[in-house]
Amino acid sequence: MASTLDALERWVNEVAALTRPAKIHWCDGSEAEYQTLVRQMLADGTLIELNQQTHPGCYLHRSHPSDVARVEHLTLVCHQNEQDAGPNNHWLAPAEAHAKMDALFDGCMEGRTMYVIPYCMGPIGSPLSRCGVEITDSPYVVANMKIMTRMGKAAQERIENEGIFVKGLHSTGELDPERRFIMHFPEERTIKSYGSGYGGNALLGKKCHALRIASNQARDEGWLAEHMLIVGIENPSGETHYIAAAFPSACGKTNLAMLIPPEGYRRDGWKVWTVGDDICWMRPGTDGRLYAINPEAGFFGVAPGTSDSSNPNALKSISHDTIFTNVAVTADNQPWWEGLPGTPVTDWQGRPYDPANGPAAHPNSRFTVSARQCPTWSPKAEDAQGVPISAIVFGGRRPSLLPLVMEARDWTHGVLMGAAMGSETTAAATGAVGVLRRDSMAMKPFCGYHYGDYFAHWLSFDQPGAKLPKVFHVNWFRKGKDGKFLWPGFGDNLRVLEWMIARVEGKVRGKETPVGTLPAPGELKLDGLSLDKAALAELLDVDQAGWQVELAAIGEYLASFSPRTPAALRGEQQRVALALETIE
Ligand code: GTP
Ligand code: SPV
Ligand code: MN
Repeated sequence: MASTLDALERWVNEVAALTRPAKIHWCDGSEAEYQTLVRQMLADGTLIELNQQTHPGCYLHRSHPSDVARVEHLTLVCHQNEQDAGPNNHWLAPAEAHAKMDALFDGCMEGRTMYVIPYCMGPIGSPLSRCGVEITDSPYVVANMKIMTRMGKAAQERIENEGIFVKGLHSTGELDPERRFIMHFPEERTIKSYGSGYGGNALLGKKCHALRIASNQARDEGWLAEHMLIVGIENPSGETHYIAAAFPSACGKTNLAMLIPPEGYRRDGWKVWTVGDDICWMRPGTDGRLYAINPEAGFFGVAPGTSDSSNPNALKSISHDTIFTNVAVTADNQPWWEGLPGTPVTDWQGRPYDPANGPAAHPNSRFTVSARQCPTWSPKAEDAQGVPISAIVFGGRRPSLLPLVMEARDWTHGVLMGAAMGSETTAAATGAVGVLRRDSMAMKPFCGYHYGDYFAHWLSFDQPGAKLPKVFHVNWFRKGKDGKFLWPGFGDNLRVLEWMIARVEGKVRGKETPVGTLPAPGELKLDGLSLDKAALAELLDVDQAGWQVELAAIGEYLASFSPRTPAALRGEQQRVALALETIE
């Protein structure tokens, strides 16, 4: 449609008039274009070549030391009506926000190249996919978007046919934290991001589009845009169940998505398929089940802790053609981070490594890699229809109280479990680390509208004829008195997933408790694991007094979204609280 092309061209011209670049480059998404950008960034120091013998096609980017994570206090969702943003978001009136941002963008690309990146979130041919265009002055952003999305010609064609795209304008600016904002205009399907080159702030297809704007699109159109991994678990008979799991940033999504089955499971023929590690878009199919796609085409994963013992699939994926951001390097110029063997000689800021300066790699250092390089990448990830979801899992870093696993009794209870989620904060966002905060559905930083309305949207999927997934809550991070994790985690998490699948298939009965159904004795397969009885008992304990305090806190938290908290959710919280009072 000519009019669409006009709309895109008109917008590009408008942006060019404001930012005044020396040159405009329309990205075609080709390999040649990527290589040209890499050469240019190597020449100007944006990228540093790593050891090409051990890591062909791998490069290091060192960001500005003040620009290493998402900045939630500078991230705003500018609905026309302040109430629609909810207490879960920062807000500014759209007109004021535009004025503020346009002043920053005024002339900011002078003497530089402006890149126009048409991209598609999801397989190009999928009805569940949505497109966007990011305009940026950062070649690093272009290279990352090439890996993370379906970017270039095919996306532009879809945009021209469809007539709809999310507009994202980005400039690295001066990297001055005083001149840094990430603004969203949900009604206009528009994003403006200035002053940061870091992943979630600058790769606008990811959190800005695929979660903050898309959560608004999803609400209007009857689907869900979630901060979830998608993993396929194939049993020895060759049947695969797909599981979607929401954990907050740096709480284990990439690791669970690429899990390697424990020895005994591998022998028996269990296989794990990676569909997505961060974002999941789900929609009810004609059969009433929820079908999910991963809108991304790559992984922007946490480097520290990634090792041959924790995540060999990730380590294999990033052995070539990978961009590393803020990792350390070894004497022979290999990328390095805490958790890997070997020794760093240069830290993430390019200084000689000195333990007095803290970790060698930044705790939020990342790798950007094409999903196709993952040994367990699922062929179904390219499926236009998406994969049917058998179970939804919520979880976070909870040092106490929350058991290893529990199952919601129905959808409403599941939504309560998701809404009540809490987790200790991590290095993925600037601010204090290790502070417990509520993070409903792992979407606190990403839900682009009022949490009360969002909970109501979740509840609305419970329709006659719907065949909704079972909902679970897990906690890999419960600690014993010695301060150590009680559960081994990583590959052994498959033991918990197997129990969930057995519940989905009706093969085990579980043990009902007021807070949910837990594994009955003997139902969790623990052979080959050295886990003592006391640790297991603690992992599956329901501490009545502790839970009563928790339920009261959940009640208060839900009330903070009043008057938009759905009555059904308040009712559910009261039901569980009452059940806890009458426990024997
Ligand atoms: P984002 O990309 O920020 O959304 O994070 P993510 O949820 O994908 O987190 P990731 O899988 O990269 O995990 C981050 C940290 O959690 C790493 O330090 C891991 O070592 C640790 N981790 C992951 N899974 C487990 C687990 O099962 N047990 C324990 N104890 N730690 C885990
Ligand atoms: C997260 O912080 O949840 C991430 C990394 O996945 S970022 O893309 O920066 O949001
Ligand atoms: Mn994430």
